[in-house]
Amino acid sequence: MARGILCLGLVLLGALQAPAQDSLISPIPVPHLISIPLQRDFQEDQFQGKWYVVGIAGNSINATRRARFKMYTTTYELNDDHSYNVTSTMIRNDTCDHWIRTFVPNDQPGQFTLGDIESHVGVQNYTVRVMMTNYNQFAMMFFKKVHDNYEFFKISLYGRTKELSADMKDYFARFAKSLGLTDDHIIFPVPIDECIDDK
Ligand code: DBH
Ligand code: DBH
Ligand code: DBH
Repeated sequence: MARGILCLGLVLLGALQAPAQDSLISPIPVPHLISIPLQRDFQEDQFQGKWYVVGIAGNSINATRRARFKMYTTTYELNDDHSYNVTSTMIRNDTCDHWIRTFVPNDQPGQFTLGDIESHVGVQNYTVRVMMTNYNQFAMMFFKKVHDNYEFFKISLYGRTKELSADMKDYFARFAKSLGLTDDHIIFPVPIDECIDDK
């Protein structure tokens, strides 16, 4: 009898845990870098300046929860040592937040890691790749990180303007899906005027 209850208990426990495990332990796996394009002949100087984040897709992004996510910008400024100071500006509670970090060249032109990674608590590994850009209209970026032993990746669609063509956004969404993401992992942030028009 006791054994029967124990068995039932274990079955119930298993049933309760299964969905939680699915969402916690098997997020969409991070693709290998070998399958991620890299902009040929990357021009670090031309890539500088302000980019509007027109699309974001990633394995930690929940598009339903962030349906009204506001557009933000990321600005790249080249240092003498070929690293970039990278500043993201986003509105939060009616104020402009600025988030600054450094991207340091790594491995090949167009690929970077996070500078001073020790100061970013929990971040164990970080890679950024410029997948493709024409410098004056759009860029597609790949990011992956290990944070507290969990692996995350995202891709971003950058525009020099707040609007990009429907074809470009479709291309971005199709690329996201080719990496295993679904519509529920893809956001096209809502254009705003506050904060992100400065500088
Ligand atoms: O949703 C996100 O993960 C996200 C949103 C805004 C993010 O990673 C970011 C800016 O860097
Ligand atoms: O500093 C951080 O926490 C950090 C840095 C780079 C981070 O959370 C991230 C990228 O997602
Ligand atoms: O930089 C980031 O914030 C980041 C990088 C890779 C991120 O939020 C993510 C994957 O989800």
